[in-house]
Amino acid sequence: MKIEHIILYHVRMPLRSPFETSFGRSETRNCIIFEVDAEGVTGYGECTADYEPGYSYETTGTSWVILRDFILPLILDQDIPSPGDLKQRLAVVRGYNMAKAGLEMALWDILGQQQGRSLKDMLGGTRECVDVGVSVGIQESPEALVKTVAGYLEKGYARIKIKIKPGRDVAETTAVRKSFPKVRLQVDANSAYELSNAGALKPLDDLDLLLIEQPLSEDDLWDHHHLQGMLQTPLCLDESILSARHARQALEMDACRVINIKPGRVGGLSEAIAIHNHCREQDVPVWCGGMLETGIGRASNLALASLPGFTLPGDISATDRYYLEDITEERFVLNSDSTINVPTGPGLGVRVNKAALKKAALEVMVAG
Ligand code: OSB
Ligand code: MG
Repeated sequence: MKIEHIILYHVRMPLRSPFETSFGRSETRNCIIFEVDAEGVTGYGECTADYEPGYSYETTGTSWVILRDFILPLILDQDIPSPGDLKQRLAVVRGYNMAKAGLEMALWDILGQQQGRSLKDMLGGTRECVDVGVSVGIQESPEALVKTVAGYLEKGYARIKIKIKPGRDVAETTAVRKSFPKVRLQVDANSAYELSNAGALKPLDDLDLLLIEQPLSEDDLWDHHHLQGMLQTPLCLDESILSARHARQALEMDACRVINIKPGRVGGLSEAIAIHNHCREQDVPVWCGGMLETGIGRASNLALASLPGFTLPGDISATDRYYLEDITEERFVLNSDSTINVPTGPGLGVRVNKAALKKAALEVMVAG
């Protein structure tokens, strides 16, 4: 496909409620939306980098510059045979996985529309709806957390993830477990511990958790290996896994026993599938993580999570868990069995609400 024209929208969306993690608290979510024209078809993609570099060094601001100065000039007016060729084409740009992934998403959307196929079918998805859970931010107190979790259980979410950090971990998780003895529960520390203070997590072993996500630094596979040796509960890596090679190495050294796959973090859907395939061969469970995506990225995550190796519920919640107003016409809703339907239309299978997109845009860049 020949990429003729690209528009980037740096958008800021107000969250329905503030989201607090070990790295900060946000009331809004920034991202970059791609609108890519090729051969008369328009595709959309989403770069999941946020405004602040708390989760990743990559931010909306830095991605914007790298896209403008390096990535877009490499692909404009070029013929890209398939979305999977993008990685090689962009190999001269080190890092910036989220920017690359957003572009790859738009190319899949274009290809799907050209071929009349859904993203799910093109990726090899096998499910019509996928199991999902909700990621609950740090709350004021264990009591407030239990109340918030109760609200999500009432809405029908069957798997709860709670954000933790040092000093806000065991009491909180114990309170949720005591109130809801049967619920599928997991925690996410977003790299807030070091091996020297991670002993604080040991009591979590008695709370029947599905997994403990990213306790230590993103660049610290080896200490995750040591920590996994001290715990019964499977460790799951998020920030540490930026490629299929990282996934293979982390599993080989028993640094984790579960992997959270986010296409943005790993540089795109093709790399996400490579990780899925490797884990499936090794019988390692994976699940689809989330980055508070708009309807565009959410559609992509749902298609990915429909692949057979995604055996744990994803962080893919209903639209109303995140935003009052989204930039897609489609709103995603939770089914009564804690699943969300995978879009079936060509490409991403969502229609962008251009008025809402323009309203949310802080900056627009036109290229080509
Ligand atoms: O670590 O999984 C994470 C959101 C932003 C950045 C990092 C993370 C998250 C979430 C939310 O946990 C998942 C979602 O519902 O999109
Ligand atoms: Mg995480």
